[in-house]
Amino acid sequence: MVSIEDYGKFETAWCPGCGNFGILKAIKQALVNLGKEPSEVLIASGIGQSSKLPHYLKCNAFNGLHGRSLPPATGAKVANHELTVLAVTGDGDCYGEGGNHFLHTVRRNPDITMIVHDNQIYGLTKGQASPTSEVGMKTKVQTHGVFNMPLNPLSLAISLDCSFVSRGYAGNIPHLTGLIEKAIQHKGLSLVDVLQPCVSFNKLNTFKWYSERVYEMEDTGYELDDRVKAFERSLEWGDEIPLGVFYVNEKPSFEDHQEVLRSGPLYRNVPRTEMVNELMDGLI
Ligand SMILES: Cc1ncc(C[n+]2csc(CCOP(=O)(O)OP(=O)(O)O)c2C)c(N)n1
Ligand code: SF4
Ligand SMILES: [Mg+2]
Repeated sequence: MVSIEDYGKFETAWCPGCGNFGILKAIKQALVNLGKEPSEVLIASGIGQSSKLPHYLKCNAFNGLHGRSLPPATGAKVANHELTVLAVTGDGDCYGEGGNHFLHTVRRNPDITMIVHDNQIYGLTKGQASPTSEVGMKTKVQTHGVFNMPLNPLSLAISLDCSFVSRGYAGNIPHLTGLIEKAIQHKGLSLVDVLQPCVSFNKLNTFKWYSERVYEMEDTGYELDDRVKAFERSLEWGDEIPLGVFYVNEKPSFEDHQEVLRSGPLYRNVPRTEMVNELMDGLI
């Protein structure tokens, strides 16, 4: 039986007290609770403090370019759809530099779980505003305060009909673990946006700030496939910030549309070199 120890223990480059530790713990626990062996899991990431996460647990990993966690995750899923594929990314990585990939991956709906470390700041590059930073937040670059409107990841995902949309908090590990489990079990693209305090550079959205505001949605009060109601709920942000699953729409995944995958994962196909050679000869 798989255990937490199977996922290893590594020294990290994260600041003591960073919210990333809670997310790492929740991911490992969720994988163990689902009985996933490290060899059955692949984590793709981009660039950022968040994107270092695959360095800190033992499983298959791909650390790509900034904003590019989703393209290799999608490629890996198509090459071997038996793998459990996670894309671990940051608010800058996913909603800024990788924003275009986010939009189009939602449209494709591959069976991938996206875990976004949303610390509302660019942590790795030492504290510039990110797409989710609050208006008025002062940084070393935004010295007069942020004036761009923050992007609401949940509303955006719901408006695009993302098949699973949720929010967790790095300060509530049991709840986050449960969310990640549900997200992995969901077939199709699952978004878990995780509120993650950056103790070094975000002095506004601290553990105290989040803890005073977040609450677990016991019952959303609407059917989870009600897109309009889910969108309305996703707008709730301020003195009260809801955590949990906001929206679920079961629909065929990207892999379901690929007929070639019905006979098994691509990587098991024996290459038919004579066919390729014939095609190449025809080009000469
Ligand atoms: C194309 C490109 N642009 C900018 C950078 C510099 N850069 C590296 S990480 C980063 C921000 C990371 O922020 P986020 O994704 O929120 O991750 P965090 O460090 O906060 O976890 C930036 C701007 C880069 N590496 N590549
Ligand atoms: S800079 Fe912020 S996000 Fe990065 S490790 Fe330190 S506390 Fe965490
Ligand atoms: Mg960030």
